[in-house]
Amino acid sequence: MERTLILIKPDGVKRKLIGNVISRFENKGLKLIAMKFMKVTEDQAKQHYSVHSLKPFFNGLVSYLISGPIVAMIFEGDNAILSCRNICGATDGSKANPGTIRGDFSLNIEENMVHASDSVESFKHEYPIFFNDNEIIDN
Ligand code: FUP
Repeated sequence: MERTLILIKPDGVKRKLIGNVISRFENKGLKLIAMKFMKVTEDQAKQHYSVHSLKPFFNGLVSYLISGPIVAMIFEGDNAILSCRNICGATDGSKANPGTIRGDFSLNIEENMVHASDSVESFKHEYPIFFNDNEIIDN
């Protein structure tokens, strides 16, 4: 069993697509084991995207993530990381396949609806930024 962190970013919340996005992960068979509707702080956003801290798009990325409420979730299942990345689609919505979240709802790389951990190491770095261990309900 693997776990992954999924964020529905501010554009997904503003556009009232929370239910649609969650359904896609649930329909696939993934189990929701933690969920939070929240405003991300600047510190949390910087920590979350720390691997990109030297990239030219870093400041924009941080501003975008804190621009409105998000939904943070942890899903569990077989190959959860790869399964969820496939459900999200390519990073740039204009290049993502139809049928994926980004392919269906995003037309660019800045406002791309969702975040999904890209490895077990990333998940271990990311999830404590949003959740305490006692907020995970897996029984
Ligand atoms: P992903 O794992 O698909 O979310 O993509 P990355 O980790 O490569 O990028 C993280 C976020 O940075 C993406 F959601 C979008 C943003 N980004 C840009 O805004 N510009 C870029 O050139 C690359 C990424």
